[in-house]
Amino acid sequence: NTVKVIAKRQVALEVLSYHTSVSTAEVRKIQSFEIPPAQSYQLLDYGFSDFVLNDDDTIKACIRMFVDLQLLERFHINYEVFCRWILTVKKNYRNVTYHNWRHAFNVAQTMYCVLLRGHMKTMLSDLEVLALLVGCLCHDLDHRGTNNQFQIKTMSPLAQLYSMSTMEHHHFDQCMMILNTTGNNILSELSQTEYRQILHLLEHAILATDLSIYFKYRTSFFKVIEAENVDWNQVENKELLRGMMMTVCDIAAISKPWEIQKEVAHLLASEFFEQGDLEKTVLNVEPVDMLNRDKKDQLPSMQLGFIDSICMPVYKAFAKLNQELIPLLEGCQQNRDRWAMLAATN
Ligand code: 5BB
Ligand code: ZN
Repeated sequence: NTVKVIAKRQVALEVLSYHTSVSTAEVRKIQSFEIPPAQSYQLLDYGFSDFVLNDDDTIKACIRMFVDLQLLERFHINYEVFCRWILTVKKNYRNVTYHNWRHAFNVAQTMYCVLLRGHMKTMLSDLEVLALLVGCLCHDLDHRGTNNQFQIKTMSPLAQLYSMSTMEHHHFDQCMMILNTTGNNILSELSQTEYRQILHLLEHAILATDLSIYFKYRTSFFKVIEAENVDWNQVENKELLRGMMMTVCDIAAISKPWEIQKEVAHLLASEFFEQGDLEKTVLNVEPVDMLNRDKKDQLPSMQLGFIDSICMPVYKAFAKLNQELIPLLEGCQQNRDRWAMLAATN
């Protein structure tokens, strides 16, 4: 317990030294923006890319998603508080190569698309929809560009706090920290019951982005998908569904048009190599191939392995749920063909 208290203090100090709060001027500026319709950003397209958007556009697009899902009205979210909250969330992503604000934003856009175009909204309550969208935007908060194993290997304060799903627990803590910061609580008008429920939903959504959690639960999920007359209102089924939706959105870069997939895969590879460099220089260990820039020729075969073992199964399951979710599977299949071609010519 003493160890945990010390670790917690250390994390708090680290985070506070990084954290800066959002100014009134910034909030005012965002508040005054006209919010363009979804189609002007192609928010309802599975092939959406953020590359052409500037940072203000990403904020406007986030507002558009919440407005279109009627979340502001339904949960009496004050517009100023909402603008401040998004700005604070954005600010609490670091300038790392892949796990930055742009990644969180893309994950939220996929969720929006899956909910509306993919009709998943019809299977969920308003509170669940709110939790999923907020969960997407917050799911990698304060990511340092290093994975769970790295936290354990370096015995980072975070690893001393949480031995399992280390980073994901931290992302949830950061999400709560922001909600509990004055002027940022977009959930303050919820009833006590709804507030208690959404905290559980949020924690579940964010922890579900640990791939080891996906592995733990996917067999059960695939069984439910194969079953007939599934009761999606049963708590366990609904929980599986929400968790798997988070996975689908988190890895959705794999389903994007090839030019986007190629670019994003290289960003992720760069972040992995940067961790590998740290392992070489600081820890004096030989990193695994995925993190080792001397093994970068293996990228196509690793993507192929990732697609076959992790992506295709979950996209196939969702394709069975609803035909408006098939484009995700098709996009993934097309990228598989591309990576297979590159792996063969290697
Ligand atoms: C994934 C599971 N991991 C524990 C071991 C490695 N595998 S993998 O062999 O399927 C693999 C996946 C290997 C390389 C990869 O990317 C190379 C750039 C990927 C991969 N993962 N490729 C992607 O396009 C995406 Br999207 C992902 C998901 C990234 C999840 C972030 C990892 C979080 C670290 C805690
Ligand atoms: Zn993520």
